[in-house]
Amino acid sequence: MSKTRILSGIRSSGRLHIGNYLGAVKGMLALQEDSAYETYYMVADLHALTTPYDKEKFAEETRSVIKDYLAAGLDPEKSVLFVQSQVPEHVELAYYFSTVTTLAKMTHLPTYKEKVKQLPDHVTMALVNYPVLMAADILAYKAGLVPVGIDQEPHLEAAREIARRMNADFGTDFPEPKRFATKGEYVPSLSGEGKMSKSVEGSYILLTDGLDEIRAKLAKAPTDERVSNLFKLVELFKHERMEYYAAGQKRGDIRYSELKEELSLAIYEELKPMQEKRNKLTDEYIDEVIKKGAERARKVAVETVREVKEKMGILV
Ligand code: AQP
Repeated sequence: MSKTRILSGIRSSGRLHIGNYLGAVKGMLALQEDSAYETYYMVADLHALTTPYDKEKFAEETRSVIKDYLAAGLDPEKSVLFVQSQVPEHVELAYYFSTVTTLAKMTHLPTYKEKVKQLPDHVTMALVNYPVLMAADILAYKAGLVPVGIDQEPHLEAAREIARRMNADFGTDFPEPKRFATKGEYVPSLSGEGKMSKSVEGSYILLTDGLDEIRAKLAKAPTDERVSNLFKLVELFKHERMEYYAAGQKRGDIRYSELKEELSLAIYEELKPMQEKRNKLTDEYIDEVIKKGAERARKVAVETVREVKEKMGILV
């Protein structure tokens, strides 16, 4: 039996935070280690172009995500690690998919509406097209499972609809991709409002943060009982202490300074080995990984595009 393919990616819009790690990278790691799967993990640089970016730093941001992947344990011998823009078939496939996708559908997605609110001056065609390109990212590899956070669920639903439409209209054999969920599928912002997010200052802890930075960030996190952000982090990083702190909160004598210090140490303990590994990675090695990854990914994507063109009646 052939292996189920996996696809996931993270935008190169800044360094990765513990939300990206727990919601996406941990799932990517788990599937990489399971021989039932063939794993494809990309840096979504084209998706990063949908929000304002700095062209002087952009190439470096892309390398930086690959570094974070490698530091976290993704292995180019086990997974195909590549950069989205280096497999142009994703864009070509997205165009074909856009012919079976309505504008109404795309502009009703909650993720789209949120970005319109956040960045009203950047409502571009690329932004509207984001879920269509994401469907192409996944379906170029006919991936059945996608390890991403819960915020990506509406995009996966859009990908499933596109797969169904293509199969019904043209007889393709796309699977309907499902989300692979992790325990950390939703990591709240440190501020307690919404999710931890790269683009919201004060909301995140980066994978590259040192112990003092983590302490300083947690020091600012609100301890209001209605905000469950700190408890969520304890659950994810210091599970064995949940009961202790929950009891303290109930009695009203919980010491948040103790909780924050324990949490800082636990988070840092998990990040430290990654940081040590990251510091040893050279740019030459990163570029080699990226080059090989693009070659391997393209082999599959070219084949899917050829199939789709044939089925759609396009001259090949
Ligand atoms: N807070 C989160 N909790 C769990 N998972 C999360 N992810 C993001 N935030 C959380 C998951 O990480 C991957 C990031 O993909 P992305 O960079 O393409 O998505 P994003 O929405 O751009 O994430 P960021 O890091 O928060 O950046 P901005 O601020 O630019 O929006 C996805 O699998 C996502 O589910």
